Amino acid sequence: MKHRRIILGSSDPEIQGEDTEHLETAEVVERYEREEPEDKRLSRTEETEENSTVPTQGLEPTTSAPVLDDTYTYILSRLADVDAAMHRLNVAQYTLDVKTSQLIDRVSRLASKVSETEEAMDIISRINQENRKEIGRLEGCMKGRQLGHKCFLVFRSYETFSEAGKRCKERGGRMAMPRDRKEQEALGEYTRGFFHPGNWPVWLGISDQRSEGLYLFEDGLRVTFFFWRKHFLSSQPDGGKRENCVAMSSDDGDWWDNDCERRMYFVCEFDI
Ligand SMILES: [Ca+2]
Repeated sequence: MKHRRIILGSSDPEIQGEDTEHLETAEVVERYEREEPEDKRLSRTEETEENSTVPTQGLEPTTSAPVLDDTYTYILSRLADVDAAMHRLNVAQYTLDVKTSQLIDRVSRLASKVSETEEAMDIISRINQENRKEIGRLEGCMKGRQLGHKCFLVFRSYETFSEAGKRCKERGGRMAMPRDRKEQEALGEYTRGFFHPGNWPVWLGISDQRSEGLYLFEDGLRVTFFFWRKHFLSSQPDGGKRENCVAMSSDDGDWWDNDCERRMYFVCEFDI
């Protein structure tokens, strides 16, 4: 094999075509040494290629290092930005928490003040109502007519039956309720003198609104003493279900049934 390779592998024109059998052994050896085996040359070539690739590979870190540095720098920069943004968010959240807490405190204090104000207004309202009632009682007994433990007072404003009841209650009283002849006579005498020489009907606290023909005082007690007008031309009551509230003539004290929505003067009574 060696012998044949020498011939084929030689580039010497003198050797090509020569009969190798005539070559001296030393010369063959020399040529053999001069001519390298193909596999060895290939091996060397590979080594050479490997060696030649080493520098090439060795250059890559030197060319990619800046890119990596830039990437790391960029990532670090972004992380720093994110960290800064989170810090700002935390600060904003803390500020919001503080302001929310302050707002809740203010609302709480405001609600407390509103509650105190409402309580004060309730107290003032109650005092005002008590004062009006006290004024009504004093006024009723000073300006009106006292009889026993009650005082009658005429009010010269036109009201329906129900509105008249409200006006009396606002002043701490109730609509006049003559419960017996003695109270009826005292009330008649008072209104006659009050309106003299005129004659005006005034509401009393009596009606049969709940049940026709069943007359009750404003406080719900049943009427047992009546002072209906008795006259051959106009006996009362004569209104049936159309007239359920009782008014009194100021001159003679007679009772008349009337439409409850009619507006007329009224008489209140107050306890002493
Ligand atoms: Ca009636």
